[in-house]
Formats: sequence, C-alpha cells, structure tokens
Amino acid sequence: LSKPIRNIILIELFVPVLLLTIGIYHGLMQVIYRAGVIHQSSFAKLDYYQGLTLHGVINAIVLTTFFAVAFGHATIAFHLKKEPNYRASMLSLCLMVGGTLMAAWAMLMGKASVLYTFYAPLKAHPLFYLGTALLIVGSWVAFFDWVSIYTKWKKDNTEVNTPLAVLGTLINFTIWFVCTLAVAYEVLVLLIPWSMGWTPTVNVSLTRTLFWFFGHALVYFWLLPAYIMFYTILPKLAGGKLYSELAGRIAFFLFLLLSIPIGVHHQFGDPAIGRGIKLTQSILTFGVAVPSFITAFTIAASLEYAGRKRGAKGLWNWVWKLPFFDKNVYLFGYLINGLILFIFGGLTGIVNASYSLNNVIHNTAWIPGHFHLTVAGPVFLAILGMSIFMTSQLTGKKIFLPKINTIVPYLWTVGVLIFSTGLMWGGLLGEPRRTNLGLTYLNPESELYNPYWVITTMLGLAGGGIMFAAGVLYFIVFFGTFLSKRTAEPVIDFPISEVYHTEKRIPIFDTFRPWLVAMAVILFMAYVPAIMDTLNNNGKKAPPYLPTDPAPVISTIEKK
Ligand code: HAS
Ligand code: HEM
Repeated sequence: LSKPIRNIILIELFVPVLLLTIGIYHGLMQVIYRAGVIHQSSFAKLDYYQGLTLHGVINAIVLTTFFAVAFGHATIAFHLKKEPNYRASMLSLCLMVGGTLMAAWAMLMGKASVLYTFYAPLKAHPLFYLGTALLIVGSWVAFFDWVSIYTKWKKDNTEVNTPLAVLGTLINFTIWFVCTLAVAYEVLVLLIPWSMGWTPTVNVSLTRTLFWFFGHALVYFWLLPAYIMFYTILPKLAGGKLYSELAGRIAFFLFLLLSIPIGVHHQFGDPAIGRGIKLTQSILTFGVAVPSFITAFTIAASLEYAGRKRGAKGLWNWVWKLPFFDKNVYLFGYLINGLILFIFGGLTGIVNASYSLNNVIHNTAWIPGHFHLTVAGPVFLAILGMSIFMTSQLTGKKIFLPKINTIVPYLWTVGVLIFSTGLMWGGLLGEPRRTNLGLTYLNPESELYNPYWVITTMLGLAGGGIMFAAGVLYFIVFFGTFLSKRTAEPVIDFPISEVYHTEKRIPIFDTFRPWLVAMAVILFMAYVPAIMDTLNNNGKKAPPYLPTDPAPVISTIEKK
C-alpha cells in the first residue's frame, strides 16, 4: 500500500478509537446511574440521555462505520492487488470525519439527545441529522470505488472465484447502501425539514418504520466484517484450514437476501403496523439466523480440524489445543471470545424474534443484554483485535504491552457475560431499558422504588466495571502501539486460511445479479404493506413522558 492510502486507513482507525474513549466512559456511567449509585439526572454536566446517545452513536454507528471502511480498503487492496483510488478515499474520509464532527458537536452541546435510533418524536438539531447523512455518504464513496476496482478485476478473472473476503465486503456494503437509502429519505425528507421548523408535524410511525428498514440491516453491516475474519483468517490463526469456503459464500448471499426485510421485528408492539406483516417478518427473521447457524458449524469444524492437527485425540480435547493465550496469535483470542459470546447473543436474538415472546422482553433491560452479546461481543472484539493488528502492520510498529493485549478479550468477555446476565435477568423481572433507574426505581426515597432490581443492576454494574477496565487496557495498547517507534517496514498482510475441501466453482455463488433481483422482490413484498400501514395510520396519540419520570404524564395525572 502507498503511504497516502496507509495514512487514510490509519486515520480511519485512530479517529473512532479516540472517540470511543467517550463512548466507553458513558457505558460505565450508565451502569452507575442504573444501579442507583447516584441519584442524579446528569453527571459532569452531561445528562443521562445525552450520555446514552453519545454511547450508542459513537460505539455502534461511528466506530463500526469507520472500521468497516478501513477494513474494506485493506481487504480490497490485499486480495485484488489494487489499491483504492486516492481521491475517492480522501473524499470519503473527509465526508465521514466532517459528518462525525457535526453530529458530535450537536450531541455534546445537548442539542441531539435522541438516542442512536434517532426517529421521531424525539427531535435533534439539524446538524446532527446532516452529520449522520454525511458519514453515510462518505462510506458510499469508498464502496463505489471498490465496485469499480472489482468490476475491472472480474473482467480479467471471469473463471476465478471472487476471494471470499472481497465477496463478503461487497455484499456487506450492498446491504448497507440499500438500507441507508431509507434512512437518507427519513433524514433528508422528513426529519431535517421538521427540525428546521419548515414542516409542523411528522409521521412518527413512518419515521420509525424507515429507521428500522435500516436499523436491523445495520446490525449485519456491523457483523459481516467479523464474519469475514471468522471465515478467512481465524482457521489459519488456529493452525488449521477453513472447512468449507462454499458455506461462507452461501451464508453471505443469504445475508444479502434476508438482512433488510425483517426490520419490523423491532416494531411488534407498534400499533400502526398490521399483524400479518409482523408475523411474516418474524418468520423471515428466523431465516436470517440460518447463515449464522451455517457459520457456527463451519467454523466449529474448522477449529476442530485445527485442534486435531495440533495432536488432539478424543471427542473434545481439540478445544484445549487451540492457541487461546498465545501472544503471537493474539487475534485468535479476540475472535474466539467473540464467537463464544455470540452463541448467547444468537440464542437471545431468536427469543426476541419470536412474535409472542417478544412481548415479554420488548423495551426491557433484556434488549441491551442481547445486543451487548452481539455488537459488543463478536463485532466489538473483532474491531478491537483487527484495529490493533492493522495499526501495527500499517505503521511497522510492535504491539505495545503484548501480554496485556492478549488478556483484553478474555477480560471483556467475562465482563460482558456478567453484565448481560444482570440485564437479561432484570429484563425478565420487568426492568426497563433506556431509563435512569437511579432517579426512581433504584432510589429508596422514591415511591417507585423496586428492590427486585437491586441485584440485577448490581450485576450490570460489576460486569460493566470489568468491561470498562478491559476497555482502558485496550486503549493503552492501541495508543501505545501508535506512539511507539517503527521497527519494520509498513505492510498489510492478512493471515489467510487455506480451504480444507477443494470445491468445484459454482458460478451462481459468484454472481451478484440473480441475488440482487431476489433481494429486491423479497424487500418489496416485506415492506410495501408495512409502509402502507404507516401511511394509513390514524391511531390515537401516545401519552407524553417527562425525561425525569418513566411513567407517562397522563397516568400520573389520572392517579392524582
Ligand atoms: Fe438482534 C434487537 C433478533 C442478531 C443487535 N439486536 C437488537 C438490538 C440490537 C441488536 C442493537 O427479532 C436493539 C435495537 C434497539 O436499540 O432497539 N438479532 C435478532 C436475531 C439475530 C440477531 C434473530 N442482533 C443480532 C446481531 C446484532 C444485533 C448480530 C449486532 C451485531 N434483535 C432481534 C430482535 C430484536 C433485536 C427481534 C428486537 C427486540 C425488541 O423487541 O426490541 C440473529 O441474527 C442471531 C443469529 C445467531 C446465531 C448464533 C450463531 C453462533 C455462532 C457462534 C459459534 C461459536 C463457535 C465457537 C464456533 C444463530 C456463529 C466455538 C467455541 C469454541 C471454544 C471451540
Ligand atoms: C446501551 C453499558 C459498551 C453499544 C447500554 C446500556 C448500558 C450500557 C447499561 C443501557 C442503558 C439503558 O438502556 O438505559 C455499557 C458498558 C460498556 C458498553 C458498561 C463498556 C464499558 C458498549 C459497546 C457497544 C455498546 C462496546 C457497541 C460497540 C450500546 C448501544 C446501546 C447501549 C447501541 C443502546 C443505546 C440506546 O438504547 O439508545 N450500554 N456498554 N455498548 N450500548 Fe453499551
């Protein structure tokens, strides 16, 4: 890679990790508020919801998008042996950084405490919406450049399978491009004019539906870079081979079909949308679990092969032969811990997807329990590990404190397991999400005090504290590596796994067109009825809430 492109990738890693310090700090603050350690609505001049918005936006939108672009640049350049266009990559970087700064300003000024899901009726400063839109457009620019590199490569390599990592990257950004069209419409046509005061009202259900058209596909946009690492890198790190490359191709194409037409599973409780389409999308959601099951078995088989190659005998002994604490393959630790967390993240996702069970857990602490096992599990750990790996390679610097680096993912995993157990247990006892419990339910002075949630929020606090400690250690390693002296020539050299079975090339699993057509048909069938429902919606108005009280204002008045 040339120096300018290396620098662009390094900035795309450095900027979000710097912001992540704010994101991780607010994670800690949330568990402190929620456990009732403090009974305040704000701390250090930052309000609970302002902090929650910073936490969600930085950790789940800014970090993930920057990383996907940085990793995408490196993946395309490494596998197709052609580096991204400098002008396009620079434009993409400037748009993403500019957009992030605008949104960060609005959030830090307290003008955009609308949470990372930012649909109406919560209203933000127009710069927040504009900033988010620019971040997204910036990522599109990088993607369009990769498409042009790929189409040229494919012309010269018609009979050769697209490398799995490239296929995964292109599929991921296709999903991203299609789903962000809905959020672009939501932001530019509905939210910005409303936030500027040009339109007096907004169709709340439509904004929610457009958001979730984007919002669940977003989680697979987070996940697929990690899947690319699981399929193409992890087996090699383990000392083995990828059991089936074809399984990976099938999984990625299934994600292309099913990642978007399932967003209504976030709206099972939304009165504007009809039951038929909710059930349909519930069933489609079970479908999107299939590529993850394929991945689970394929990667487990690859790991078993690695363990046996290392001399394992018997049924389970191969597990203990894997290089868990080998600091030379520290990336293995980051990836395997992510997979372990994802077993629980996946199972809880299937609970969420079950239309009737969803009633029990929707809007409770169970939900953050679920998604810290997914986005803060395989996704976050893959980002942490790979950002250190790429930083060290692209700067030619040795890892700072390699032993600490090796234990970070284990510490994080222990933290997440305790944290999520607390939240999910609490959720089953009715503990709400997005609530500063310290003000009411966990304030013994309040008439809403609920002692059942003491133990669950304490577990959340203990686990969150361990996660915070792991986060701090990671920052020391990451910034320490950045600041240390160069000892080698900068390179980008991913450890790519060989394939165990040499499978015959099947052209359908290397062609985008038929899959894109199928994707469009499924999307159309799944979303036209949902959008029609929101346009015809004339339901009752929801009761108002105050930020300081989790109960609706009307019921408080009625009680009196
Ligand atoms: Fe989810 C809510 C359903 C996956 C993230 N999800 C959320 C929210 C987030 C999120 C952020 O249907 C909250 C949004 C908000 O703020 O309101 N989710 C699912 C389903 C899946 C799923 C069915 N979610 C994810 C992933 C996420 C994520 C991935 C982030 C990256 N989710 C839901 C639903 C809701 C929801 C409902 C709405 C709930 C509500 O009411 O609000 C599936 O994709 C999961 C499939 C996964 C598996 C697991 C496969 C296991 C693997 C590991 C194998 C391990 C090995 C290791 C090999 C079937 C691959 C072996 C170990 C050795 C040591 C050898
Ligand atoms: C929400 C804690 C790291 C993504 C939350 C909540 C807690 C929390 C307690 C729920 C607050 C509420 O609903 O009232 C922590 C702690 C962390 C951490 C202690 C580590 C020190 C992460 C990471 C990610 C993440 C690494 C993603 C990469 C999110 C998201 C939300 C959330 C998307 C939802 C925000 C919302 O409801 O608007 N976090 N978290 N968190 N967290 Fe984390």
